[in-house]
Amino acid sequence: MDQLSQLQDTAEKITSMEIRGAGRIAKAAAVALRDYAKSLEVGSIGEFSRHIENAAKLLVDTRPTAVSLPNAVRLTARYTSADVEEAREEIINNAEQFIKQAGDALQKIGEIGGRRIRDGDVIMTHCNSHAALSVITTAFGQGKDISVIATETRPRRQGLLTSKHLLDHGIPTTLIVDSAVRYCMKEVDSVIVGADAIAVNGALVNKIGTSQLALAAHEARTNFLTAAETYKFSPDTILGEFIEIEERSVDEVIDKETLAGLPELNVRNPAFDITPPEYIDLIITDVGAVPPGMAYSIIKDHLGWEIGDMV
Ligand code: RI2
Repeated sequence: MDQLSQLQDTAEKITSMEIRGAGRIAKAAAVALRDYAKSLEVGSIGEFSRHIENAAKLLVDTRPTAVSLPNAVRLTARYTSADVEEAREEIINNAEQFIKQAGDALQKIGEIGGRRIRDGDVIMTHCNSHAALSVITTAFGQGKDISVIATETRPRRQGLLTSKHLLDHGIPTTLIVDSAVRYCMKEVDSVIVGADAIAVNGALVNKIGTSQLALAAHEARTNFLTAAETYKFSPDTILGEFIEIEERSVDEVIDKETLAGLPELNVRNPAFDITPPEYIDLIITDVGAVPPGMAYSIIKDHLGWEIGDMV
């Protein structure tokens, strides 16, 4: 496969969700940009720059909601040198650094978040978040006797991936349908979910249905935590931008044959929803457990203004 086909292949896998999860798509994009930059044959820095910009745009346009993706692309694609070989080297180093830091962040989130879990806790989680799973498996690894209620997460049923991951670690796990969340909440000590984006006001954008868990947790006075690497905070929201909510194909919700029998039926498939900051007790990040009101500081101190308007 040539360099461009490889890049397009990664973009296609992110769009189709063969590669999914806010952290994984970010890392896949960094790897794709690194490999593209490595083998790019150009005659001038101008040409190099055009190719990198196009590649960055192709990757960013695959999925609109997870801010981890544009953040990873911006952190990887930037360079200062006007020499092609040096610029290439900068991009390769940026990618390596991002991938390493993303791995370290997951471990750090596990350590920090694991302390919030007590022996005997029942935890509810939604979708399939590696950051949330890092918290849960770290707590279990510390010898805490915990169990997990995993939601199915329609329409793509990522709850099955979560259940498998937890069972592989030996953690007792119960799968429920999404509509059983409120019924089961009275048994739960803490809800832990991942994040596709955190806005400057501390609002959480995550898999559709997350805000229902938050609402039920709020009603039951149950802790609601989200685990989010710093690169999942959105610098653009400081500049007043909204986070776009991805609407995916209705084929994920209803099969074509059934839909053909109901020609007047309107079907929607929003992939994410927004949980307001007042329903979130803590955001577990790689630089500490912070209340939602600290989102501005995380963006300013750990991402910086300059990454907001690069792509
Ligand atoms: P990690 C996923 O999105 C879920 O919404 C999950 O909570 C979030 O990414 C974060 O996942 P999707 O790709 O980065 O399934 O913690 O739509 O693995």
